[in-house]
Amino acid sequence: MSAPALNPHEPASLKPNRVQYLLKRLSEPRCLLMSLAGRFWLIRQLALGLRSHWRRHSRSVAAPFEGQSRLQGSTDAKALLRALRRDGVAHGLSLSGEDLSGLLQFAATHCLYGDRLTRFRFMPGERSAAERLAGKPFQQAQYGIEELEADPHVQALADDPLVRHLVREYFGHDGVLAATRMFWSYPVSDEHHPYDPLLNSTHYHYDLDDYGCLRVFIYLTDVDVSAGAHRYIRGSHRRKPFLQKLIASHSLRREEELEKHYLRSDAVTVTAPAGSVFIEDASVFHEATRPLSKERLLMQLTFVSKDFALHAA
Ligand SMILES: O=C(O)CCC(=O)C(=O)O
Ligand SMILES: [Fe+2]
Repeated sequence: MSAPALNPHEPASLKPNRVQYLLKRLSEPRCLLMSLAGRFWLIRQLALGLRSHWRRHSRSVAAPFEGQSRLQGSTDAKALLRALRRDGVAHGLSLSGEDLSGLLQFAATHCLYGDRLTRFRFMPGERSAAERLAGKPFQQAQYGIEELEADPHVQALADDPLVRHLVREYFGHDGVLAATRMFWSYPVSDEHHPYDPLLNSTHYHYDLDDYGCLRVFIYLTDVDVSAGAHRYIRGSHRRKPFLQKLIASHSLRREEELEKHYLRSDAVTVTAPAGSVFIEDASVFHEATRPLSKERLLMQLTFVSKDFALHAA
């Protein structure tokens, strides 16, 4: 294990910044079109339908799930798809004990990047030293993408037949795995450093990675309301106030603006034990809540219908 060190020669951040995203969207006409038209549920359905047609898949005939999944819990594919289509999120899956300990083993033995900046690299257990070097507390730390993608448990989950089946049925054709992330979110005080809600996505937004985008969320620690639980607004993938579609999907919205349009009971906070898995259509309004006292370790697999290399989180 190496001591925490600043690496001035590595690329600056694991995540492109907002300007880079914007330039990317503007520079490719099809991507720009998707970024505008993808705000509308009906257009997303039409675009996915057309892509299925071109790829000669049929969206109307749902294929039964016949494979052997390594996921446990509520593995009824039809019920999961119904929930995804109706609510925008499907719950009830979980990891096997072996996968959970395999992923935790990965987390304990690989280096992290504080606030996703490659110059703030540190090994697990050395966060305080890395923060001293950085001169600030980290709001989050993410594992290296290449190392994560090479892990056999991660690969097996990304290729899991049930996951792939759900993606295929939801999009109407095989999607592609566009991104894999594993990261800690830490409780931090903003006494000396202002908290950046954009960095941890602790503000309601939706993501326009493509007309079809599903994220598989895997909690690797127990998550309660003090541990940065994920939150979403049930059904908001289908129905958004018109004004909300016009402003940028990642704008810093005030919660009260959304409360005018959705029932309070449709705001769902996902508290669940380590190993819990849920799948989300990234076009629902969602956010991470700010961790108040406990840290959260999350892994995420992002599937898209077409990869524009826009993995907005
Ligand atoms: O960390 C979370 O719970 C939410 C992250 C997020 O907004 C996303 O992955 O799209
Ligand atoms: Fe997001």
